[in-house]
Amino acid sequence: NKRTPLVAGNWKMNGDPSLVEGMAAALAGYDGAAQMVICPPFPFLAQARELFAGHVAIGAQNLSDQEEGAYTGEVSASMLAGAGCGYVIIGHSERRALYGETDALIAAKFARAQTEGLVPILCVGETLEEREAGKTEAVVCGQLQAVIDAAGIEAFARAVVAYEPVWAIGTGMTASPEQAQEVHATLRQTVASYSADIAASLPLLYGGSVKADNAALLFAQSDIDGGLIGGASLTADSFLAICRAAE
Ligand code: G2H
Repeated sequence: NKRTPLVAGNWKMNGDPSLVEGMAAALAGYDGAAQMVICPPFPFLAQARELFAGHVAIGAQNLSDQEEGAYTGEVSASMLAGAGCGYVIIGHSERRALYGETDALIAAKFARAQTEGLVPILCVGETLEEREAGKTEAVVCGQLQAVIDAAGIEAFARAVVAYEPVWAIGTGMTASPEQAQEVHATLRQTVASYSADIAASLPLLYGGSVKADNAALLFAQSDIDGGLIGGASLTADSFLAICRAAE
C-alpha cells in the first residue's frame, strides 16, 4: 500500500522538560520511513516545537470543541495550530471513560480540529465486556460512524483512525495481530463503503500496550499502518525501536 507508516507517542499526563530534551536528542538521528509524532502534555508543546524542529511532528492529546471564549481550562484548535501542532488525539478511551466524552462531543472536536488544519487521530475501541459479548464490530464501527455522519466521509481524507481496544490499554495485554487486523479491516471496509480512495489512503493505527517486542508482528498486518504508543513512547529506545518496526 502507499500509506506512510505513522507512529505517534501519547505521553498522557507524563513527562517533564528533560524528557522533551532527551527525546529530541535521541530522535534527531532517525532517518527511517516512519512519520514520528509526539503528543506531550500542553505545557511542553512550545519546547517540543523548538527542539523537534520539524523532524518530529507534534500533536496535542485533546482540544476544545469550541472556537474561543469563556471556557475555563479549555484549549482551542487555533491555539494548538499556532503552537505548532499538526495532529490532535480525539476520543481516546480515557477521555470517553474518565471525562464523559460522547460520540457527539468527539465528532464536534474532530470537525473543530480540521477547521484549523489539525489532523485528528480519532480513537475507537471496545471494552472487554463488549468484546466478550461479541459486540466489537458494532462498537468500533458505531464510534466511527458517529464521526462520519457528523463530519462527512471527505473529512477522512485528512484524518487518522486509531483502534485501541480498551482492555489492552496500559494493561500489558495486547490484541493479537490477527485480532487487530480483523478490526482494522472492518474499519477500512466501513470507510470503503463510502469511498474506496479515502479508505485506501486512510492511516489506521493500532494502540494498546504496543512495545518494541510486539510491534513488528502488529505492523506486518496489511491494514495496520502504525501505532499509537503510550507507555513505550516515554523512553527513546523503545519508541525508536517501534518506529523501526513500522518501516
Ligand atoms: C493506549 C496507548 C496509547 P499504552 O492508550 O494511546 O497506551 O501503549 O500504554 O497501552
